[in-house]
Amino acid sequence: MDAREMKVKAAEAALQHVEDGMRLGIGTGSTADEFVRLLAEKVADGFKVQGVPTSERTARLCVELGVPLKSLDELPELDLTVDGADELDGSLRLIKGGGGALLREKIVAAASARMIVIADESKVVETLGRFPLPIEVNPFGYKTTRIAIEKVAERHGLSGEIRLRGTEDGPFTTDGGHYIFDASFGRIPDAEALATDLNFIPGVVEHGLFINIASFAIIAGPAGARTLQ
Ligand code: ABF
Repeated sequence: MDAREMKVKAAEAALQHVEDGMRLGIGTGSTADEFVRLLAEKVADGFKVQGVPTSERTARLCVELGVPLKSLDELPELDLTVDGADELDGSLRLIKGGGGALLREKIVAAASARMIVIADESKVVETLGRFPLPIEVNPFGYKTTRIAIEKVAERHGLSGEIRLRGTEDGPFTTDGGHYIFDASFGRIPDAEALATDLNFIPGVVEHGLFINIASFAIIAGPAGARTLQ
């Protein structure tokens, strides 16, 4: 089974949890895209859902494939969100934001009664931190915010490059108009404490640590899909 087939397997398993009439948060990324494609087939067969996309990119795919969309303000409470992740551990702590949509992903997931993570085995780690932690910041004073992030990291015994995401043409900007720092801290022994301290920094809009948000994860590997609870 190649990487794409594993993503499809995880997406298929998640689709089993979607019921007719649900208000659905729809994630971002290549795994979530597979979910959207499968969902669109069900919608074409008469299945009714109302989707709230977690990014402009996902919104475009949904429109293209005919998945009905609403804004989160039209549907402020959702039944279920299905989304990918960059990394997850055995306690369902996640790192998200590699795709740059972490703020909307977290707001939408937190607005949902349940969140299912879909991923392949390569995303499962013993301790979070192999994937650089995305930290979304306001462009105003972003260098000051970066210093504050470094100080928090130091207090947690973390070091490593904190890189502003972008190209030579300029910084990457999120759907909300913010910048992202990718922090290569390595192993994060206390993700909860780090999440709390990052939340206190003025200028940090959101970070990619998703803790106590996922209900369960569907992990696809060569032998099929398993559930991580
Ligand atoms: C979103 O997409 C993100 O939070 C995460 O960054 C990324 C995972 O992408 P993929 O499914 O392409 O690996 O869920």
